[in-house]
Amino acid sequence: MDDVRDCTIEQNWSGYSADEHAIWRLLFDRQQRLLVGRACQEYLDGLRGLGVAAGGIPDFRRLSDLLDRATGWRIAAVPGIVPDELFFALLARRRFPSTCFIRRRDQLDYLQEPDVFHDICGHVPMLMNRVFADYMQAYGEGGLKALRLGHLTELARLYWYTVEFGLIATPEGLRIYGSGILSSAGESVYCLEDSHPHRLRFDLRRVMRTRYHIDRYQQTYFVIDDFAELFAATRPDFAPIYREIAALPEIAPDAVLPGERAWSKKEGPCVSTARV
Ligand code: HBI
Ligand code: FE
Repeated sequence: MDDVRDCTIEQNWSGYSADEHAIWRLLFDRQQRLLVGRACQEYLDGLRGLGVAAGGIPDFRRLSDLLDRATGWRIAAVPGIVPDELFFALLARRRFPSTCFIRRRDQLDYLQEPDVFHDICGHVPMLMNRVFADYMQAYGEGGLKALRLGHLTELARLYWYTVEFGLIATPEGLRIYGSGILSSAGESVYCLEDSHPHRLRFDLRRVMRTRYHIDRYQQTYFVIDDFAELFAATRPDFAPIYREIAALPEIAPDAVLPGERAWSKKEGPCVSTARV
């Protein structure tokens, strides 16, 4: 894929202003306070291993060298959303596309497109975990295939409900591994503690049929038991699965199907020892 090079840019780390670094610090400090006891251990280990900290926006070259040594991934600086095919081609080659710009002060709580805080603080620490790193590469390969088969919608839902908004059950309670949550102050608390969203057991076909919102907190989160389970779910050839679910109706973002047990706060607080 020759055009991969055409869509990557230089981060130009020395070009960030003092105010841009200060916005990073603000966002980072706030998330650190919220994520203790909420983020999964794999994420916290990744953050520490990379030395991603409150100091300021990190230099991608330094992060890439640490990441490369741990799992063979590197960061590719990109100007914004890149076309699907390039996005998947990068992931399939263990290159994580990261935007360089940081949100403005009036966007601290919400912006619809990814910025450097979401990409670096939300996604990159998870790539320090070997199993998750392999899952992301498999997702990139699956994405290229889904494009050819015309089933990107279904595969994008898998990304959304795992990489961006996934929860994991641990002996201590539910924890966050989805980057869209990890980089959001409001949703970090909402996803675990609010009584409105459904927290359902991860099921590949169910996830691929479920629509999602891009402009509000999720109404449903899917819970995995461990990352090996997630990776195993992406091992089979998706072609027959796409055919199978094409015959079934889509599922609304807030629906609970007959027989599905939604985990509810009445059964105990998410952040203690509850299992899904
Ligand atoms: N580009 N930079 C960037 N970041 C993304 O998360 C991204 C993208 N292009 C396409 C894309 N995501 C989605 O189409 C896939 O996740 C399905
Ligand atoms: Fe993202």
